Amino acid sequence: AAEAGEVTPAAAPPVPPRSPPTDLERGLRRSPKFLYDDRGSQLYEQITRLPEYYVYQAEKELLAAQAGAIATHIPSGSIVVELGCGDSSKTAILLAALLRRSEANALRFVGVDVSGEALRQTQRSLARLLPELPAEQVELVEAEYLAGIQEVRARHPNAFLTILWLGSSVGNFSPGEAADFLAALRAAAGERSQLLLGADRWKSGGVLRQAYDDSQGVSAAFIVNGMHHVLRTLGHPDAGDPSLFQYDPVVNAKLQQVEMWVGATRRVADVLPGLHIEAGERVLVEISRKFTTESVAAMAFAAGLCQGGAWGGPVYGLHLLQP
Ligand code: AVI
Repeated sequence: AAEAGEVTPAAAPPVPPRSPPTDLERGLRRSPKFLYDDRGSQLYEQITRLPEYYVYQAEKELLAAQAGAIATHIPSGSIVVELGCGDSSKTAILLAALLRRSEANALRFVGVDVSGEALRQTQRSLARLLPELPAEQVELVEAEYLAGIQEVRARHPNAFLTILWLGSSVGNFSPGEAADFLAALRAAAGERSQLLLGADRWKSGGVLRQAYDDSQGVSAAFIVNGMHHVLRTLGHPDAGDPSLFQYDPVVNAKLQQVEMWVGATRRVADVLPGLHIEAGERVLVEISRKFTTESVAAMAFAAGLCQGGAWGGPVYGLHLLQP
């Protein structure tokens, strides 16, 4: 019998059996940033403000409720490193808890992001939200995550690093990619480090569907924009045609993930030489895996990490993973 979590819209085709990813999907997964061009970044920011997209607010509330408890696991003198400059108001909640506990001059924050503009924005808003943190103790590293952590380690060879990876972005990685990435992060950061990971929880019912198929169509626009970004980058003549792709998300209870598919309304010829998307063909653009405490522990174990603390409830979790 179908669980309540297996929510498929009445009009959508049944969930297809999982086939091996197409060349196009493999290509997309090799460049996960394709969703975040300027328009994609704007749309994602809009998503975080949607009433249906509970993920953002749930993490922020959890951080606010548990910052004091989490702070007790962060050694004094630890450098707090954030992967991806999300919203600095979340970061500021944790930094404020650390500042309540120790001298301002004992705290250092490093933001790592591929976007220099996002970094500078984080720096400005942290200065506003947390004026007691001296500006010279905020560092910016413009780099991919792993290169960024290597750079932080090179700058601070002996420091204890507490790395924040929030927003449940780990859910956008396949299980294998997540384990490889966490293991590589562990290797780059070294033994004197730990990771505070945000992980959205699997939940049944319509909550996930609404979060990824909102009534204003922002999620749809975000995913379809990713496809057009790819076509534009490839110089494809169909790039930008608004009727080309139809968003068709699926909540997959078996794999505990939301799958963001698009269906082609007509043939898209030569996406790459000899690679076509046929009319009616569906392409898996993004996955958002959802977790349980056990599945996070298993993912950590696969990466050679163990769980030193976990906070949260049925909606969202924060996990402290240690070498
Ligand atoms: C960034 N990431 C955690 C988002 C998510 O919830 O998987 C990306 C997203 N895709 C569609 N909506 C939001």
